[in-house]
Amino acid sequence: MINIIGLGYIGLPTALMFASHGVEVVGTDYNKELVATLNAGKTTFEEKGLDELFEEAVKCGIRFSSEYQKTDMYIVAVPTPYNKETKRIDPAYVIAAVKQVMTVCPKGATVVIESTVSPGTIDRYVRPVIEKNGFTIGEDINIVHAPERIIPGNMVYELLHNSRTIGADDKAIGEKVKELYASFCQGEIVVTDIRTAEMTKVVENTFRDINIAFANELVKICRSDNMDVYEIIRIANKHPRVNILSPGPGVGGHCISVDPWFLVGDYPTYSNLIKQARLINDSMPDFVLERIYNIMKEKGIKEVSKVGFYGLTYKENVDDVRESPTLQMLESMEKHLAHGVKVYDPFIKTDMVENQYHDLDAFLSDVELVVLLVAHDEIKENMDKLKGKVVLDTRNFCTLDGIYRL
Ligand code: SAJ
Repeated sequence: MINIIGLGYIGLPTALMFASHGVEVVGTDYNKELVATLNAGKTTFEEKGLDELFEEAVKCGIRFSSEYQKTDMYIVAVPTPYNKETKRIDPAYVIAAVKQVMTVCPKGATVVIESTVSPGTIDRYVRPVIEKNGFTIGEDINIVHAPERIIPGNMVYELLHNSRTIGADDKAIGEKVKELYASFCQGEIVVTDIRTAEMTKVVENTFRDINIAFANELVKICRSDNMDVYEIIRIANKHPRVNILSPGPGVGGHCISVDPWFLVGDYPTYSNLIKQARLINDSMPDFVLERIYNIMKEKGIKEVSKVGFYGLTYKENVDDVRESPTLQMLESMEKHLAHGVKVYDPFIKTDMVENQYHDLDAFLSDVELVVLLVAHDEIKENMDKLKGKVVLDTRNFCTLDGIYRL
């Protein structure tokens, strides 16, 4: 039996996947309300294919509890927040979960950390917790790092098909954990050591951050000299070895905008490019605000209350707002005492910000300038409703004529 600790964006789908492939699973979360919701037969966030997977897992006997279980295999998938000031990881949840595991696990158990951690975290924080509890690593307890790679919006597919990394001190334990993941994972599973697995995960997200930053820098260069960045990227990408990503209002989510800071924090001397990329991506919300200001001037729109932000989540078709560019823009506006902008997102059903709408038509009828910040399918399917509005499309998906782009 596997006890999966933490039933959030990663832990829940992973638990469901194991269970629906015949592995006995108990999912544990300290949030009793969340456990009650799952036990009542409901999932806790929106994700393509998640409800179907949940049903299957329930049929196969998955259980949810707020108690840690006595078993020989644990997978820890708790959040690893980062400290916004120091840019360092806060391993408190991982430490707390491992401590709890130590109170129930038998000798010989394996503890797999799935949570993303900065390179060195397992050595610095996890091993000491295990040793302090009187266990000898490698003899009494095995420790493994198996970072996930799935992308919100396509998690279920990617869980099945992505390649994975397993980091272990002992090759045989790595192989055992690999076999477990192979119960559902059809991608290649590479076994390596723990430091390499930690570093690889952070490197992957840093690679993407740097590439997005390049696209964002290009948009600024082209805007400053009146060139069409999208046409330039489209043509450049026809080169067989060029693949420029898409500029946008900034990089949100809990991974790409966070992980590169771990490298900057730990290796300040060597991480100039990584840091610069972070700063470029973090400057995009203000770049969009400046664009809005110029468009308002050009169009004679005087009131901020005539401006509407479409999209609050960090990207399309997910309900996750962590580090979202829209929230960063709202925060920045607040600092400048610019109040009154209207906001709407079909995925955010609760009231999260001021002047938030829950109906697309009502939102559109109250604004003159619509800033498209997230390319949700909803707006793609209702493009006609934007006719007659001034539109700033920050994601280059709107097909109407005469609109503004970044
Ligand atoms: N974005 C752009 N331009 C692009 C691509 C993305 O501006 O061309 C923006 C998005 O709008 C979003 C942010 O970047 O705000 C990040 O979105 P994303 O879809 O690229 O990635 P995440 O954060 O949802 O998921 C990433 C993935 N990592 C990589 O692609 C290297 C995923 O595979 C990881 O599992 C996940 O981080 C994680 O948990 O680490």
